Amino acid sequence: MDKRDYPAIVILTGAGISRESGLETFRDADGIWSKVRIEDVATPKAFARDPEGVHEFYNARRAGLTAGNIVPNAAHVALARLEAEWPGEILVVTQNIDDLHERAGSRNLLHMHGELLKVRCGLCGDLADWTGDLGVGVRCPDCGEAGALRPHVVWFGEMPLEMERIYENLERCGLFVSIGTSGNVYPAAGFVAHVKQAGGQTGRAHTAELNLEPSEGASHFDETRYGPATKVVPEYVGKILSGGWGT
Ligand code: BJW
Repeated sequence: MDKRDYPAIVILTGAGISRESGLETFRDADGIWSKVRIEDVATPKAFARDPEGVHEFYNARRAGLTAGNIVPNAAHVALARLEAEWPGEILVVTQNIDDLHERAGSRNLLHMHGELLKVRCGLCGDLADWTGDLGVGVRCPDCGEAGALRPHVVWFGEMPLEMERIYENLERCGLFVSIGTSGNVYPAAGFVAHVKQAGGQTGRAHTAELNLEPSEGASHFDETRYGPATKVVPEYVGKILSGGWGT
């Protein structure tokens, strides 16, 4: 059989999938937005006003991610297994800026909110791998100018990355699964409605939410499973691979 004879799958992931690896979520009671204000660290205005403060915020998170104790968990591993074993197309769209999907083995992956281990030059547009600290005086490795490097992340008010490719995949998928996201941030929060509206490649796209608790958009999904990602994701992947989603 051909790849196209199997329903295409799109998986959306959010901070909840990396929580059991030791990374913080944003909107849980102990999450990042309970400690810092969005307006201070996650908008272009914040970066223009206080670049050192914004660099400090991302330097600390970059150091945490590369310290060695943060590793992919069973949920990341299950999605990599799904990509390896599913005979049809599969795309993971992550809102996360960590690299845990890659480290678990996912390859067909889009980081719609950017990547913590990359920096971008505001002058020449160069994208470079970056594991250390970043500061205002650092020179771009490509054009050599100082002061224009920024974290390669998408802040509020900026356009998320790869949107054309994401919508093209959403419109022809047969299964859409949302994992570990609170459904507060658009456009990702609108993907489930977009899939239902487009109908999927068969006209019967199935949608599922896997999360610790119902998200803002829970009522849009055909199916919901609640529990820690390390439990519900491997279980659901097993279900997909045995041909039984939605049952
Ligand atoms: C577990 C678990 C476990 C815990 N197991 N689960 C008014 C209406 C509509 C839209 C707007 C509006 N005003 C402004 C907007 C647009 C704005 C927006 O959505 N604002 C809302 C807040 C209202 N969006 C934007 O500005 C975006 N750009 C944009 O819209 O451009 C225009 C455009 C138009 C049309 C098409 C396309 C584009 C940009 C958004 C950028 C978001 N950036 C951040 C920071 C990135 C870098 C960084 O990491 O620092 O991205 S904010 C933050 O939120 C981060 C995340 O990716 C994102 C989503 O968070 P996520 O992943 O859902 O985390 P949480 O914490 O919210 O949820 C975790 C979930 O896991 C919870 O449900 C837990 O229960 C669960 N969980 N432990 C399973 N063990």
